[in-house]
Amino acid sequence: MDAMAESTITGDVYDDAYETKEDSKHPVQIVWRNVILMSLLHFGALYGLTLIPSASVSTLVWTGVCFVISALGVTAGAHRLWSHRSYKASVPLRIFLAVANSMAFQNDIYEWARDHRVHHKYSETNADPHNARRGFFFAHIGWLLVRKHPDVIEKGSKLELSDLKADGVVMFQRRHYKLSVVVMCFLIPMFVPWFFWEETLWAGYFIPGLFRYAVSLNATWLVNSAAHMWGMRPYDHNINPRENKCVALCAIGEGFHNYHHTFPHDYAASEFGSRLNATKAFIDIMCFFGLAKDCRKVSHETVMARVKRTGDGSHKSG
Ligand code: ST9
Ligand code: ZN
Ligand code: ZN
Repeated sequence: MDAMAESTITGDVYDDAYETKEDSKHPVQIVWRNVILMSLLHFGALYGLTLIPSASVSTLVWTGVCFVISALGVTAGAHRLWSHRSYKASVPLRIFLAVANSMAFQNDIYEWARDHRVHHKYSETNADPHNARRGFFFAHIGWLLVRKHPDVIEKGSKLELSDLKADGVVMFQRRHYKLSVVVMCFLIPMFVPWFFWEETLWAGYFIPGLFRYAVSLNATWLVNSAAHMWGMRPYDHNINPRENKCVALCAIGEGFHNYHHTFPHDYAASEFGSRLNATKAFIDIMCFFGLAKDCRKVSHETVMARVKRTGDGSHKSG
């Protein structure tokens, strides 16, 4: 399938015809409710960090499990499946990913994928929700603390989202989002340690609950901030997104961002195998069990041709 045909499915192919106009600047409107909630979350997470030495090993393992489940709900779910349609998933897998996605509490899948498609199509312009040209802080968390630039909504409203609207799992999650977040992001992480190994509810709330949630948010946001600023650009030096191994490690495989913005439909979101890319390994395992199929992979020849044409010379073949 060529890029144009793919863009009609997901509308996420970069549109270099659109550029930010100087006169399209708009006054920044701070959303104080979000500033307060995000501050409380981060103070709660720091407090959770201080409780770690007194928590049981089982609670710490459970915190790691909750992190991985919520991360997969974003990487294998909202990102590679629903934003980019880079593979196909069976109904049981889609249900698992939607539940995992609610544990991540990063907006419902529909909203996440809509914002992400507009991020790819109008990357680093006013129509990009987390436009990295507005600095590290804005790309990392600031964009969630202010009203969106009108161009995000204007350009986003023209995107093709019919595949998301037609996905019963996505729309069900959207309808029941608040309840699913309360249960998956807070109650289950908190009650499991209390019920199964008599951890205190207090520790359950602050460690696998708030601390894990804040860590997974920051790991995700690093893709928008650090991986749009620091690293090499072996595939396309004309765009800002970079290859950043530290981010790949934190975000279970989502740090190969120069490759990803160059080839957004590749299910591995990287040229390489499963090294630093647990999400690719997860999708491969799902394919092995027949729960996923039709993974899209860019051919080696296409990658090398692109490296030669637009790379910055840092590719290992160079
Ligand atoms: C969070 C999301 O953290 C993180 C996403 C990161 C993306 C990363 C990408 C990297 C990829 C790799 C993945 C790595 C994963 C690694 C995992 C490792 C662990 N198009 O939004 P509103 C319209 S969320 C079209 O309220 P405001 C629409 O009609 C954290 N239309 O705008 C909408 O209504 P509705 C938790 C659009 O008022 C209406 O406008 N969540 C679009 O400006 C109003 O929309 C929070 O903190 C569009 N793109 O408010 C909540 N956008 O939605 C934060 C909007 O009903 N959000 N419309 O259809 C908010 O409070 C608000 O959105 C706001 C803006 C204050 C930021
Ligand atoms: Zn990006
Ligand atoms: Zn993407």
